[in-house]
Amino acid sequence: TKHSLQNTWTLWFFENNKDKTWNENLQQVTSFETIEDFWCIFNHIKPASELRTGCDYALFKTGIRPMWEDEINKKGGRWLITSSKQDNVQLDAFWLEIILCLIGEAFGDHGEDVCGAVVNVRSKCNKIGLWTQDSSKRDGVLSIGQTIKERLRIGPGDDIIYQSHSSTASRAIPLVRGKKGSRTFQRT
Ligand code: M7G
Repeated sequence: TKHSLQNTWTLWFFENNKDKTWNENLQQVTSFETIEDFWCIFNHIKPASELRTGCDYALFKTGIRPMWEDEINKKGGRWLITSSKQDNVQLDAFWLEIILCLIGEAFGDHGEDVCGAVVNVRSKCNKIGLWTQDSSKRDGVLSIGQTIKERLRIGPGDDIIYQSHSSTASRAIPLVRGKKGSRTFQRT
């Protein structure tokens, strides 16, 4: 028999194709709800470090889309960990550990606040973001951050910060200002 996870999870893949919108470049890959199915999928996909620059994986609770606009993410934010471009071993280790925290429900009473996680493979530096539902829930956000620091063994010198999606999105606006079919997040 297979071992059920507390939640069902959906894996997403983003591939940067300049001819398409950000939304169109984001695709659902598959969903799973048991430990066995998770390992089967994980063992068959490329590690994050082998993705082309500009790609992402996202793993979210099924029903929450990995975008700022999703109803559940609107008021949320992310714990953001940056991993040096050279250190592929650390990137893959951090990403697996974050996934295990998610599907293994490592956040205790604050698990409900957790939406999912994203890994961005970028030329300057790779990023892992753990998304939470409500950036104003200070205690929950801090507790989740503490768990991440412990599980990933993040030291005082490592870079980990919390950002609300509204601040991330507003920084994104100048990059596309004036473009037709703007892909930016509209705050309502
Ligand atoms: P990124 O891929 O999160 O990080 O954002 P990067 O800057 O290191 O590549 C790049 C761009 O993708 C943003 O400036 C937005 O234009 C777009 N983008 C990213 N996210 C997470 C979203 C989102 O949730 N919604 C929308 N509409 N655009 C997004």
